[in-house]
Amino acid sequence: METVRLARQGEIAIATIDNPPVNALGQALRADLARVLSEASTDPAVTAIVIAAAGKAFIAGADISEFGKPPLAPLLPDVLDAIEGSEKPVVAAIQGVALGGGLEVALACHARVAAASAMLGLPEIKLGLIPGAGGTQRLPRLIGAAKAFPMMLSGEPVSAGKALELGLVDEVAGGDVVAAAVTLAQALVAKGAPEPARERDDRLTAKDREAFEVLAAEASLKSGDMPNAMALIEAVRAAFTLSFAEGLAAERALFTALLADPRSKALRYVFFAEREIARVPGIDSAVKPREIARAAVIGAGTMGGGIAMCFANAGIAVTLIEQEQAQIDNGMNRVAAIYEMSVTRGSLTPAKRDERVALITPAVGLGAAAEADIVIEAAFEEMGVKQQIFGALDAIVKPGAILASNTSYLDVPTIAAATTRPQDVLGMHFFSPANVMKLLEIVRPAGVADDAVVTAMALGRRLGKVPVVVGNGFGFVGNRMLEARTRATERLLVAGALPHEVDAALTGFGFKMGPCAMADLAGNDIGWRSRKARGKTAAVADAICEAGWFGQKTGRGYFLYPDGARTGQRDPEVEALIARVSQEKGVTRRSFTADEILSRLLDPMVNEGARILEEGIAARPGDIDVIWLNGYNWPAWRGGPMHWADTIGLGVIVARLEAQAAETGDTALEPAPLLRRLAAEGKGFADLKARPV
Ligand code: T1G
Repeated sequence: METVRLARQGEIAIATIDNPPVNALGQALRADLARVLSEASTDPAVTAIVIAAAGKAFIAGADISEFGKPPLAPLLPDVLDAIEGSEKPVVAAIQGVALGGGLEVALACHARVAAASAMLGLPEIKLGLIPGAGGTQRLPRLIGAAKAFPMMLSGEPVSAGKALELGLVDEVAGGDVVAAAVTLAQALVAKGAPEPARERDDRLTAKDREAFEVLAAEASLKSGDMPNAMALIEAVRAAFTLSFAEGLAAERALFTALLADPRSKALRYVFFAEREIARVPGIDSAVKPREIARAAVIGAGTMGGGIAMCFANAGIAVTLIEQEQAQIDNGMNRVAAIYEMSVTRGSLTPAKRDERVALITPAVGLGAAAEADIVIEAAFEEMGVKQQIFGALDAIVKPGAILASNTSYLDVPTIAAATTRPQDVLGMHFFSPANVMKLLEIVRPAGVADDAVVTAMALGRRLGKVPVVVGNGFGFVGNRMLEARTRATERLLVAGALPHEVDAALTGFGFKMGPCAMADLAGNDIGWRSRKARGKTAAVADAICEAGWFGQKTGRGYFLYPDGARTGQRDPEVEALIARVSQEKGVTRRSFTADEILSRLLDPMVNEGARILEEGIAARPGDIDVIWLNGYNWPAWRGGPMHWADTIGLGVIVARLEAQAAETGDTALEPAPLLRRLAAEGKGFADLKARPV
C-alpha cells in the first residue's frame, strides 16, 4: 500500500503521508516520500510542494522498531537533504504531532504551517538518543541554540502557538492547515528560490553561544548516568564550531553510538513494553468496555481518598463512602488538604480544586453505592471485612456494575465468592499514594467476564494509570517480587551488610531509594503486621519494630531522622542491634561489595519473576518490567528486572542463585525451572511468548 499520496492543487503538488497508526518513518514511507518528492521536483507543471499527513499524527518520528537492525535505504538524512535541496519551495502542513524525525522533516522544509492543535517536539532524549537527522543542526539555526537546546534536552513538545513564538513555524492555521500551506507555498514561489535552514548561520551568534554554554554547563551537572545529555551538548556545540555538513556528520556519529548504548536499548524496550500491556492474551481486542459514568469508593482512608481523587482528577463523579460520619469527615479533610497542597505549590488552580472536590460526594453507608457503575473497595486489609462488604454490595449495586477490591495481596476469588456475581468481581490494586502512583495492577480471577477486565483497563487509562492485567496469587506481581527483595535485604543484614550499604548499592544502580529507606518511609510496622498475620518472622526487621522504631513517622527506623528530617542518618544503635542478631544466629559477619549486594538483592527478584511467569500470573516478562518501572521506581534506562536479567545473561543469574542457595541453605533461592530452561537454551526472557493470565 502506498504510504504517500500525490495530488495537485493548481501548480502546487501535495504529498499526503498516510502510514497508520502514526506515520512513523519506516523504510517504506521514506522510499515513497523520496519517490514522490523526486516526481514533483522534476514535474515542470509543479512550482512548489506541500508535505501533509493523514491521521492523528503529522509524523511520529523514525520507526523505533527499526533501531538496532541494519539501516535500510533511503536513510532519513538523505530524504531530508532532498527536501532541503529542492529548487522548488517545500512547505510542511503540520497537524497532530510532529515528533523526532517528523519534526526534522518539517525542519528540512523551507517553511512550516501548523494547525492550532498541533504539537511539535524532539523527544529523542527520552529514548536515550539525540535527534539523528539534522535536528541538532537545523533547529538552532532556525530558533537559536539557547531556545533549541532546552527543547531537545527536555524532549517535551511545544504547542503550535509556542512554536510560532519561537520561530519554529511560520504560521498557525486558523482553519485548514493544508490550504494555508498551499497559500504560503504560492507566496514562496513568487519570492524565488527558497533559503534552506542550513544557510541560516546568522542565528548562531556569540550571544547565543554564551547563553547555550550556560545551559550546557547546568545540564552536564545533572546528566548523571545519561550519556545522551552529554552527546546532545556536543552536537549542538558543533552547530557553532563546525560547518553545517560537518555538524550533520558529528551529530550522526553521536546518534549512531547512542543507538548501541544499553541505556537507549532499555528505553526503547520500555517504549514498546508499555504499549504491549494493552494486549491482554485471551481477550479479543473487539471486546468493548462497559460504560462508567459514576464510581463509588468504599473506605475513606489514605488509599480510598487517593482513589477517589483519581476519579475526580479524571472528571468522573465518585461517591466516597465510610461507615460513620466522623470517618468520612476525616477522609474528606485529608482529600481537601492534599488538593490545598497542590494549590499552594501552584500545580492546581483554586477553580480546578473546587471542580474536583465537587465531584467527590461524601456518604455514610454502602447504600450510597447503589447507582455506581463501578465500586472500588479500599477497606481494611482483612478477608472477613472484605467478604462482608462485597456480600452487602452484591445486594445493593445494580446489575452489570463492577465490584473491584484494592487489596494488595488477598485472594480475589475468595472475595468474589461472597457475591452472586463473580463475573463482575476483580482486583484493582492501586499503589500509594493512589493519586500519584501510575501503576495499577488489574487482578483477573478465573470466572471474571472479559468485558469487566477490558472495562478496568480502559478505566485505568482514563485515570491516567498504567494498567497491567495480572493473575491472582499472593502479592500478585509487584509486591510478590518486592517481598523477595525484602527477604534478601534481611539476609544481607544478618550476614554482615549494614543498612546504608544495602541502600547505597541500589541507589548506585539507579533507584531513587534503597530498601531500608523505603521501609522507613512506608512504615516498618506495615511489613511487621503482615508478617505476623502470616506467621512469618524477620529477625532484624522484627527487632527494629519491637523497639518501636517504625521509621520516619517515629523519627527512627533503619536510620535516624532527627528533627523530622526526610533523609536518614546511620544509627549506631540499629547497627549494634543487627550485630546482636547475627551473633544470636551464630553468623560470623562479613563485608559485601556493592556488586555482591546488588546481585543478592536483584537475582532473587528475577527468580520470583520467573516463577510468576511459570504460574501464569504475568502474561509476559515486559509486563513485569512495566510494573516495576511504574510502581517501584526501577530506573527506566535499566529496562526493568527481566530486561536487566537478559542483559546480565540468565546463565550468570542461575549460577549466582545456585551459589547463594548453597551458602544460605535457602531453597527459595534455587533457580526456577523456567530460568534454568532459558539459561540452558542460551535464551532470555525476551524469547518468551505472551500467555493468558
Ligand atoms: N515508531 C514505531 N512505532 C510507533 C512510534 C514510533 N516512533 N510511535 C508510536 N508507535 C506505535 C506504538 O508502538 C503503538 O503501536 C501505536 O504506534 C500507537 O502509539 C531520527 C531518532 C505519537 C504521541 O519518540 O510519543 O525520530 O501498540 O499507543 O497514545 O531523530 O506514540 O498500536 O502496535 O503511543 O496516541 C521519536 C513516540 C522517535 C514518538 C501517539 N518519536 N510515539 O500516542 O498512541 S526517534 C517518538 C509517541 C526519532 C530521529 C529520531 C506516541 C504518539 P501498537 P501510542 P498515542
